[in-house]
Amino acid sequence: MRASSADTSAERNAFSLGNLADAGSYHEPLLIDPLDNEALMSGLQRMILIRVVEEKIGDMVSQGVVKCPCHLVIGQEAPAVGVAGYVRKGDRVFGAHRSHGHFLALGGSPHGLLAEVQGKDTGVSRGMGGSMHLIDIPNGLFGTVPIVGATIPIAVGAGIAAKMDGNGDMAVSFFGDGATEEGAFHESMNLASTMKAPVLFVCENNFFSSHLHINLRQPDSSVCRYAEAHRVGWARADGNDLAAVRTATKEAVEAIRAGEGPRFLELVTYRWRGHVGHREDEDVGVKRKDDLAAWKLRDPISRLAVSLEANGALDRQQLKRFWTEAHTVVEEAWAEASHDQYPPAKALLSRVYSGTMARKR
Ligand SMILES: Cc1ncc(C[n+]2csc(CCOP(=O)(O)OP(=O)(O)O)c2C)c(N)n1
Ligand SMILES: [Mg+2]
Repeated sequence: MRASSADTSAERNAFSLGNLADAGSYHEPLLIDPLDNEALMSGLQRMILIRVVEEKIGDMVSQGVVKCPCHLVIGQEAPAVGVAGYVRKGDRVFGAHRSHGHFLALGGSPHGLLAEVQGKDTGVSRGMGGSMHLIDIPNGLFGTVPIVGATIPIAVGAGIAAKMDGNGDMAVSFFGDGATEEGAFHESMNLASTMKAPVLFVCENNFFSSHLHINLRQPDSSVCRYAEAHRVGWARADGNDLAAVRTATKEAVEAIRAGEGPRFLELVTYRWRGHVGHREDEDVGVKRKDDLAAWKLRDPISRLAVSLEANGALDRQQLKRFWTEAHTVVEEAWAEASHDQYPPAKALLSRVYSGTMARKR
């Protein structure tokens, strides 16, 4: 409720990203609770794996070997890994077009992903989906869909189902700042709030929807105000700080599992590659005009590594080993996937469509 004009301006400030939007800020070591060292070390390894997988896919896109459109998540590894740390068996997670990181953070197989982007029979979607249609139900990933905002209402339905099951499970919906401009997002937040559905809405605000900066699309750069409008508890964190993402997620997930209804996280981050494809210098054919070099200094991986080294949890040799191991895993998975078979042509009907046509073949 707004009681006075002073309240109005205070609310405005609350909805500004402040220094989080400034590429020159937040380069100092992270604030780490030593009790979280173990989880942060495994999070670091997972972020390195995601980075190396994505770089491999980027190289293969540039060589024309991977032909499906790929929206790489390099630079944005921390939100996926931080949230995945609080996902448990029984939860139902949904992603969008930029979801390789969500898939891998939840424990998805690098081979399954690398085979899928090559259209191979052994891919997670049996070669029928490509980069933007991933599914891995054993690890809790119920689907990713490239129609912006499309999985948000599905996640709310899954959250309502989880509530009816009564096991304290939740749904997680990952989406970008661009998706908050879709009507389905607001309808979903309204319904989840009204029904107290156990849903964690995770907006990875990387400032861009395709080539358009949020300042050209919305009156404020922070999207938390939408949570306020729908009476959903929210928190905002530096999405390039794994420790901060973990803290915000822990609080939100505890509230959700305690039956308090949905929560909304805005994780401020930045993608290093263009909107789609491997290039750093362009978004869908438009030349990028942004602060990439400055944002690279806020690299979620090197910031965490430096911070863990400073508190004695990590040494140089271990860090080197993490990178070497990730490269070995990825090269082996790539080589195996490259030798795998493509699906038979008839799979185009039996695996993509349902109904009488599919049953006949
Ligand atoms: C309904 C719909 N409109 C437009 C598009 C084209 N499109 C694909 S991704 C994208 C940008 C989405 O931005 P955001 O949600 O912030 O995610 P990000 O790419 O930044 O991760 C757009 C406009 C689409 N796939 N679906
Ligand atoms: Mg975006």
